[in-house]
Amino acid sequence: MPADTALIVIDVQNDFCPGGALAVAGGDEIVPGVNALMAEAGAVVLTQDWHPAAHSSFASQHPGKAPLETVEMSYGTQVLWPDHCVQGSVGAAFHPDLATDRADLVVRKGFRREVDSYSAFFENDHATPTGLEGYLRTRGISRLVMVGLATDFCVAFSAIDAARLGFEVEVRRELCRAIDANGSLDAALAGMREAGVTVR
Ligand code: VGL
Ligand code: ZN
Repeated sequence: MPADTALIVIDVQNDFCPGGALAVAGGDEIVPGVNALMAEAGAVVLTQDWHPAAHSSFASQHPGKAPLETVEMSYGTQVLWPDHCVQGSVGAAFHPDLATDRADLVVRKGFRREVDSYSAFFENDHATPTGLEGYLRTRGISRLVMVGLATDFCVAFSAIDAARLGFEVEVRRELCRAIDANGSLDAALAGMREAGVTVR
């Protein structure tokens, strides 16, 4: 990986691994490969889903609604989730074997109660920036390799936003795992390819 390439590791957190609140099948299996890839990257950025306890993406905040149902928010349709990645909880912590010491930057997202944030670049209103774009550009990074959880939500939203911002983006599927609810994986793969993301 050249020096102008950053490895972006999306949400490798306990709640997205087996036994977690929003477990992604095989989520923990990617950790050794992600750690190995960190050694090759010019920069390493981790994202961390980081919600307040009463976050509006939690089904528990919407009486009569169950996880994977949707609600209309001011910014569009929002999928509802089990309570997960609550700030400071064990579930929000990174997988214990992830080589977090190697990270240059940790980007937390989803910390505003009223708006979810799948992407590492923008909240789900597609307008509020996380600041990651400026960080990468000021470090001279133009190429991104993305891995992590979940392929069809936070990885895909991050990859598509990055491609639209003009970064050259590659997603390594073998180092990602998907939620795959209601056709979300196929839709995400098509959306990434349409946006010019290299999926391999
Ligand atoms: C994610 C659903 C809710 C993810 C985060 O990391 O893909 N998915 N919050
Ligand atoms: Zn979340």
